[in-house]
Amino acid sequence: MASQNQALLQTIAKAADQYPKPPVTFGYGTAGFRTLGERLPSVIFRVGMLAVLRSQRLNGATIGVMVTASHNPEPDNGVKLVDPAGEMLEQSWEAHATALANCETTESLIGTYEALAAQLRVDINSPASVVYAYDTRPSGPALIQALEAGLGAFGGRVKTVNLGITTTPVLHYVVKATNDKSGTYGAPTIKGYYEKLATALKTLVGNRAPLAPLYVDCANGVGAVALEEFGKCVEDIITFKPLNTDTKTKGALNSQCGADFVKTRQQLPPSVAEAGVLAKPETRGASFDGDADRIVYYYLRDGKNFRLLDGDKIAVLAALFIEDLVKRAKLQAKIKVGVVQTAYANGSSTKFIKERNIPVTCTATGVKHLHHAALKYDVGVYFEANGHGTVLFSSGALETLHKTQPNSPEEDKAIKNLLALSELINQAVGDALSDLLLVEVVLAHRAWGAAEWDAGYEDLPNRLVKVEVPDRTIFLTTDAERKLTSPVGLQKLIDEAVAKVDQGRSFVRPSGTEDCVRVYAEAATTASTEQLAAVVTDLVKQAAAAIATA
Ligand code: G16
Repeated sequence: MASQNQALLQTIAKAADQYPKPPVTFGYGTAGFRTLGERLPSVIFRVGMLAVLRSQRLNGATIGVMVTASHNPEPDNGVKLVDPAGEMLEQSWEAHATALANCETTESLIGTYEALAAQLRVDINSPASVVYAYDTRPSGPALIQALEAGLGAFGGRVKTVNLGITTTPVLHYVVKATNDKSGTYGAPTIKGYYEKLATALKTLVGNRAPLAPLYVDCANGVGAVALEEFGKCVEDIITFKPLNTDTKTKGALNSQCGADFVKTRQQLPPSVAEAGVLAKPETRGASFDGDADRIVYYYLRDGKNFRLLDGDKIAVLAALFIEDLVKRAKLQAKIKVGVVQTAYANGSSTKFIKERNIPVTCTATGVKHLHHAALKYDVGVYFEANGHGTVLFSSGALETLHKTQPNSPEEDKAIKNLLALSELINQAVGDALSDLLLVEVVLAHRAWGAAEWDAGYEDLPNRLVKVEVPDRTIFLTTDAERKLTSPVGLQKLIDEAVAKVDQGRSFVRPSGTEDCVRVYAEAATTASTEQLAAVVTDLVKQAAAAIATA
């Protein structure tokens, strides 16, 4: 056994020599490792090694590896690991990923790996299974080679499946479906996912007329590929009108388009505005982000004024619809719906939900945090304001729905619709495609257009600013990232600025995906919001500069 281990470690060391670590410190952030693609080969090789270890630790369960930097600029890339249930990597393992990524030499890498395996009681010669995919970024193929080198070093011990170019949520789905021993979740393939969604969509739309065509800005990313393929499965129900589908032109990805652009700038992508496709008041559009795990909607009120329907609006739409179905099914006593948001949620949305007696939890930014909080509800609706989210049905809720004997056709229909929703909505992670279908289904059932959906509550004016600072790691937060604990004294100054503004709220946190600090401000008027954002931005810059020069 010992000699077998040594032989394997020698083989891994030889392969690792081809992927030396650059002089950079890597951190596993909000959604894995993210930085310039050219810096990442060594990290990706080592993530391959960790994926094997994780799979071995979990008795050979399939682990996912996604190579993407989602909303980041095109030269960036990234990688994240997906656990067997399709969830983000268990948080305690993020430290192992960071430790491996930062070993300076092959020798220290092998030593750290061996020690980790011993600490976790993993037999490194046991079988493992890894499925992986990547988005359309130019650096993707070289990084996949690095991943394959990391996995390949283990020889026949590791079973691998390369899904090729696909979206992040598809990878999450395939991981979950592969590990589903009951075989009821769906076929563990890209096609299997699309078929599952299409079947659920057909059930939910029933004999209604085909849904209105929808313009979709694909951010010139992998969402364009998915939308085209999926569109063929549902063309008799809904027609997609894809925009920004150029995955080949250098620099096009996420540039002046996509969900992050629309949410941050609070405007249409210029290409969508120029196309003039939203001029008719009843027409709505949506934007995906670079790996199609986020979606925001919009329309032009009176054919002119841009109106954003972001993750908060989607959460409200979904939560109230599901709550209604639960009531119609007469299951309020057994199935409780709850909503999970982050500090970025507009204050008006939180107030609106709470006024309807639906509980709201606030977590730190990052799907991993929201997902775990949502699992505490029977039906947990979680969305970040940026459009990242989904709805989780607990196994208890599903059991109740399956076992309940309806007493009327209305109850029967409500139960069937809830079950179909649990199939339509990605249970592993937020998916732009699945969320799009959820929105379209709810609007069809309500016989609403975008304006009726928008009418529920009015967002408080808000502003998100990216602030570049010499060292973002000096910014530390507490209370679901709503308060700073470092730099010392800065939170007090922010509180004083907020106190001067009617309905003011502001917080500061370091980004976990980009090299910047984010400042969020909201207030009763646009002018006071802008002013609050500017004051807090200045405070952040001053504090960062003072520490840098100290
Ligand atoms: C990732 C995370 C999201 C998070 C976003 C921004 O999104 O999955 O949960 O909201 O980053 O995070 P931060 O403010 O820390 O940079 P994506 O779509 O880029 O994977």
